[in-house]
Amino acid sequence: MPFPTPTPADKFTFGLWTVGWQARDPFGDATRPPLDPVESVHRLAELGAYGVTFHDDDLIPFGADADERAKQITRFKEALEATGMKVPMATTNTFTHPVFKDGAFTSNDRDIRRYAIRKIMRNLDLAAELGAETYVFWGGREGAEIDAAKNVGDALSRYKEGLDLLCQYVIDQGYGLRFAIEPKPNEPRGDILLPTIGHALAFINELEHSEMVGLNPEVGHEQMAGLNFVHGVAQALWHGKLFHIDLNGQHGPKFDQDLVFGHGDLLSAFFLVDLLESEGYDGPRHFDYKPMRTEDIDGVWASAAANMRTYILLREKAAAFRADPRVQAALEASRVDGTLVPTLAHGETYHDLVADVDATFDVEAAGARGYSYAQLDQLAVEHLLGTA
Ligand code: GLT
Ligand code: MN
Ligand code: MN
Repeated sequence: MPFPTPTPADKFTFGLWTVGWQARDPFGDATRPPLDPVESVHRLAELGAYGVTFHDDDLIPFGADADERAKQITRFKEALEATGMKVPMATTNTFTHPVFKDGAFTSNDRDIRRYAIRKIMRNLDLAAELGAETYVFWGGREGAEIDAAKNVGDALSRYKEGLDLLCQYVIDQGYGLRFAIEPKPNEPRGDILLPTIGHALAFINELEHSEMVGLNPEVGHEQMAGLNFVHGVAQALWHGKLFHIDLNGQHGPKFDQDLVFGHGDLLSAFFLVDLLESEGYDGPRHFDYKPMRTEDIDGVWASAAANMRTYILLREKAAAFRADPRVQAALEASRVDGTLVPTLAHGETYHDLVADVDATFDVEAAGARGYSYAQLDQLAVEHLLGTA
């Protein structure tokens, strides 16, 4: 099969912190030299990406003075200008500096919470200036290791207070930004607040401006909690809350692997692409992966390209799967469209439902029906293997 090259129309984006990760881990030093964000913009553009995303500190070193800040922003803007790369999303680093060791929005220390919000506001200004549409909140340090350390109810009130305040700031400034919360169950904290898509959706309902707050779910994070990512994303879409997405790969519940998209659970990645494409998700396909610690710099760019290749290949496979008459017949045999039909007919009430049950329903015959789901899944596997 001739390989299609990624183009900006595919809307592939990468965090500066992904290709720029120097591969420091809790047990070992960096294995790669620092990468200049300007070089990342150029290299990713050459590979066919649409844009880049960043934390404030990815671009402007923490503690930089005004001159240094201005210089880095100018260089970055020049690289964007030269390549046509966009910045559809930005976020804040509220996790690296020791000041955030007990959290940002939910630190037990009020002065730290106030500092964190100022840091976020400053980068919201830059995000808006660069034309970002989404601002991500990953609360990696919002949490605890022991249950006595945090009053979770009060901490959630402080989380809400912070987000309400920042929504108001964005509204008052007239910025075209929406917020996206990124859930994660643990790591770096022992337990992180808003650990899953479901927790975050429920929390968003309690916010003052819940309409401008949605989700940025990440493949590996839901899998770390043993959850089905495709189902989580489908529910986020159902609520109208899939504002952004972090794509990567993960081998089930263990530490956050951030592998290349599809390198982990390929069948799940296939059904994820199928879902995003068939539901018409039109946001960025954002890769939040980490080139493995064993890669050199050539491996960094090869793995960046691999994310996009996998996505395009899965998109083609998903389209072929849906178009295959055998798949359509299998879907029919499994009666998958059955949930499209409302359980009560138009005008019916529960009285009608009660009245018809004994007359028309053969419970034994209904209990004996098969759903042929294995056949359906086998067709997906065969499409993936290229044998369908
Ligand atoms: C961090 C984390 C990611 C988040 C990023 C946004 S930073 O690397 O592991 O999942 O998306 O803050
Ligand atoms: Mn991750
Ligand atoms: Mn992420």
